[in-house]
Amino acid sequence: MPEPRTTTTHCPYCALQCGTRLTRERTGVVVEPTDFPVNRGGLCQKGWTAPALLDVPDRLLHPMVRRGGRLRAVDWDTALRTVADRVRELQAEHGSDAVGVFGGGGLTNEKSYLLGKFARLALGTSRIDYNGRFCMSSAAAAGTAAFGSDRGLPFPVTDLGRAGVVLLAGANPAETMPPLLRHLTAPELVVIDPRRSATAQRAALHLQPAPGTDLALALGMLHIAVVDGWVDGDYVRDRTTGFDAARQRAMSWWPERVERITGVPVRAQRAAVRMLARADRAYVLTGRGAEQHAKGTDTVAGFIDLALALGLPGREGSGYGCLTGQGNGQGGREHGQKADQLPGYRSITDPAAREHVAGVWGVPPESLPGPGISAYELLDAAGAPGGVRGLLVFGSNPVVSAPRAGHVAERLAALDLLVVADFVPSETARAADVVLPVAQWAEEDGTVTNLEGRVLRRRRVRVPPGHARSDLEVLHGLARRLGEPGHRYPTTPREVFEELRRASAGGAADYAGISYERLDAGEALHWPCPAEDHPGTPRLFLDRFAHPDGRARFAAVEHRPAAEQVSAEFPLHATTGRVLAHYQSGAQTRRIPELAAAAPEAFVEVHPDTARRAGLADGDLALVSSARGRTAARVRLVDSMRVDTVFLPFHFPGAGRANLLTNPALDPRSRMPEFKVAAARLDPLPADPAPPAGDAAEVFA
Ligand SMILES: Nc1nc2c(c(=O)[nH]1)N[C@H]1C(S)=C(S)[C@@H](COP(=O)(O)OP(=O)(O)OC[C@H]3O[C@@H](n4cnc5c(=O)[nH]c(N)nc54)[C@H](O)[C@@H]3O)O[C@H]1N2
Ligand SMILES: Nc1nc2c(c(=O)[nH]1)N[C@H]1C(S)=C(S)[C@@H](COP(=O)(O)OP(=O)(O)OC[C@H]3O[C@@H](n4cnc5c(=O)[nH]c(N)nc54)[C@H](O)[C@@H]3O)O[C@H]1N2
Ligand code: SF4
Ligand SMILES: [Mo]
Repeated sequence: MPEPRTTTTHCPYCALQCGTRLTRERTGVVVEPTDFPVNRGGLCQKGWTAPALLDVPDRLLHPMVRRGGRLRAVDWDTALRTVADRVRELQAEHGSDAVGVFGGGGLTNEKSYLLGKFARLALGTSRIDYNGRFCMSSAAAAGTAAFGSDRGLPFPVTDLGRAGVVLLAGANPAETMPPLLRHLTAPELVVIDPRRSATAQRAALHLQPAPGTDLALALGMLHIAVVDGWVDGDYVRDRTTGFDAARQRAMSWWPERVERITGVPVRAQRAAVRMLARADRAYVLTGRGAEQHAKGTDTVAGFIDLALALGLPGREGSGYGCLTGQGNGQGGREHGQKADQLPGYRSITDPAAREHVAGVWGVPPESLPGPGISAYELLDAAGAPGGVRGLLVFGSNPVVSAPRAGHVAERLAALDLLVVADFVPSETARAADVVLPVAQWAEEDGTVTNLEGRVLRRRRVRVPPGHARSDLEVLHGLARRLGEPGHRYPTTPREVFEELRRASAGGAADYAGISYERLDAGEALHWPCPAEDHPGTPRLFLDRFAHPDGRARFAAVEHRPAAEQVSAEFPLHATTGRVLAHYQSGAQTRRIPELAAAAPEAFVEVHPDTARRAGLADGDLALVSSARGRTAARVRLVDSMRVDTVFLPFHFPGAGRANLLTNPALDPRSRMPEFKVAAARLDPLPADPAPPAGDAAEVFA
């Protein structure tokens, strides 16, 4: 079927999945926003410039295999045979788990599903995980424990606009999801962020804690809710369990103690609780700022406890939610690319789940591997004894985005086989032994699930350039060369989706009733949607939570300090995050001239006094160091910064990688690394800097 000249689809980047219309003109593809509910005719700068991504000058056009140290163009058969032969050799020598897969939350539902199936069946490996582990895994773990099910927002985005107050803990949607602000004009905002972010500047109340202290703040707010009489006793009695234990923990977090630890004045703590409690309708939302910590799961649980005490979750017009991040951050966490997961948000250790999914796949349940290891653990052990010897990466750029990135780059370099499927030569692709060029968003069909659990259609408007193929075709080709029957790996998204529906049936994320026909007819379908005549579930938990007894669970959590404390050598907290113009590792947006011009290089936000003490002025190049490595960044003086904190965006490559500094200490439950706080120091960059040492070594010049 020829591609239509114009089509409606969604932005390639973040989880808001703004609605767009694409038209193929002689000069290229043109984008316009549609009146889709989440964006209502708006787009951010990344969305407006997305068509430029289709034709970046260094777009990957043919497969490449490294020979004699250089990547050389080859035909598809050679590339796929090379991968299959080396995979077989490695597995024959070291066992099935010697080869792993690293996926991404930007992959469509169909790709995520087929990638998980490919890993378990074609490779027979347990070693699969994905970058979503670095994203919303703490919120997922806490949400599942509290509510029995994890859907980022258990309500449509459009509900937010009717609230009186919205609390944003560690989220900066003014830069990370700008059109979301269209829904936040009426509510008063309470923002918790160590920086006076673009979002905090719009807030009625900004609480500015030290990085890594949100859990103390959440406990302190619960304390105030209890002591000042704001707890919704009827709701707590009728809809929850575990309040007494949570209350007891919170009792030792009196406001003055919380002020000492967080730096947030007692008055402000109290004002925040009062605003939330007095509002008719209110939401508590968390973002990566609160979640990306070695105690991220407990921190989110602390905010959920506060929301439960105030009676918000599962109530029309109120609730708790996590602002999921990547384009398919929601769907990508449901279909089996996670180490411990099978499709339908099922557990790979649950015998009934194994039997159901094995039945759909036509294999015996015992043939499915068990749970694997988490994203950082997979990367950390790569090329080392007990770790994978070969790794296939689909949809991530860990050389830039993984914590302790210098070390991760060294581990990847130690592999016997690194295969990267991408459409641009990302920093990780450039380090690969085999590079497989793939199609991108506007060149293929599929579905994604946005931050509110709504399943959306991505549609193509043009054919992929050169020899690029879809990820589904790549998986099919590899599986066949590994001896699998081809029909197990369909190459059309619709066929994969039909199988995904059956595999998800009866699971928490049930897509059984969702079809391309219903989506194409414009139906707004939020999972669970168990049957073709089921309208989908825009609002979860209104009658009951997903635990067997229908009740939400309080978690009795306790504050603990960051994994790494500041010291005389590293006296500052370094935190990391995003800017408007760039997306993630920057592999995509750094290639778009308008975005590269808006944010051309690595920088560090510093309070003027802190800079002066380090002998630095605005615009100077600083050397930021931590126990793991050193990074070079241009100083930006920001009066509203805390004097004890610096902020670096993580979008930049090479010696400007913020992740050369970050701490891979992992949350015990979610295995989330501590991206949002590390002990660091600031110095002027020597005029002729010695090459960064150890972890920070630039392995890929
Ligand atoms: N422009 C842009 N938009 C994006 C993305 C992008 O890369 N660029 N990525 C998408 C993805 S995958 C994601 S996950 C989302 C992320 O969306 P957000 O969560 O909004 O993004 P971040 O900038 O990582 O973090 C938010 C804020 O947390 C603050 N913060 C840092 N440390 C702490 C702390 O200890 N406590 C608290 N309370 N706050 C802290 C930072 O100062 C920052 O302003 O954005 C999505 N949208
Ligand atoms: N310091 C610090 N580090 C962080 C974070 C932070 O806040 N601070 N945030 C973390 C978070 S929340 C996230 S989500 C991660 C994200 O970090 P990454 O996983 O590196 O995300 P991207 O940069 O989006 O990388 C996606 C890569 O896949 C390619 N790609 C896109 N779509 C497809 C596709 O359909 N198929 C294939 N084969 N390739 C595709 C892109 O071109 C790009 O090279 O970073 C994490 N790292
Ligand atoms: S907010 Fe997200 S989905 Fe919307 S245009 Fe920007 S990057 Fe795209
Ligand atoms: Mo993310």
